[in-house]
Amino acid sequence: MDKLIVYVHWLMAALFFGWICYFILALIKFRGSANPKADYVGIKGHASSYIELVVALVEGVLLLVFAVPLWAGAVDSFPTGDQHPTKIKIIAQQFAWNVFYPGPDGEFGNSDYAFVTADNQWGFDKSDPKGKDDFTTLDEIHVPVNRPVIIRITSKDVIHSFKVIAMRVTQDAIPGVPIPLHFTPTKVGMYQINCAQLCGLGHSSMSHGRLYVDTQEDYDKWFAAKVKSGGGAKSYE
Ligand SMILES: [Cu+2]
Repeated sequence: MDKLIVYVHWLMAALFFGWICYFILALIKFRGSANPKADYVGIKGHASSYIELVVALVEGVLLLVFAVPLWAGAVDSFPTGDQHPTKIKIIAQQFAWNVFYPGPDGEFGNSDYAFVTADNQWGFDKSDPKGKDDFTTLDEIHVPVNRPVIIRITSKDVIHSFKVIAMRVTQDAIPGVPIPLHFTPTKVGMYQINCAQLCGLGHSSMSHGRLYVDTQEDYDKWFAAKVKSGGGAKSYE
């Protein structure tokens, strides 16, 4: 993935250089003093067509040789149950990340838009016992290091995009469509979450989101404290 990013940057650098050269050439060649009268014929050569063809070829190679197989690999390597992935749900909204954890039972309670009311904005099914220990956080994700993470992401209002550069993940959050994404953090630390879709006036403030990659021990402590304070019926409020 890093290689692909580097190659795309090289292509962009070449295009940037090319366009700047063309801009300077146009300024000199088509200056007013040398061309007092408009030319209705224009350029007859095919150089621009050939250059465009080369650019399209390079783009084709980036897409077919790098991007598509990379994506196929990412989809194929989706973590399985025996890898004990950390399961999280995110509902993006203007302008925050609502994070949901399944609690100690590892299973999310049922939720549906049909249950949404003024005091149950996420539509939790309050009769589902699996949801009793679920808890939520705002703009804060904790995950243990060296264990795959699966996040199902959707949105409450407009299209947002969950982007954590350090984890090489970017995934649109689309209202009504929960989309799974996965990554495996390998370094303990704090990482910035960005919204990668211009989603409104406070778009840039969504970068307040933080992903904390903890040691297993720190994560367990944080998790236990959250279950104690935020679990159970409290998560429904
Ligand atoms: Cu956003």
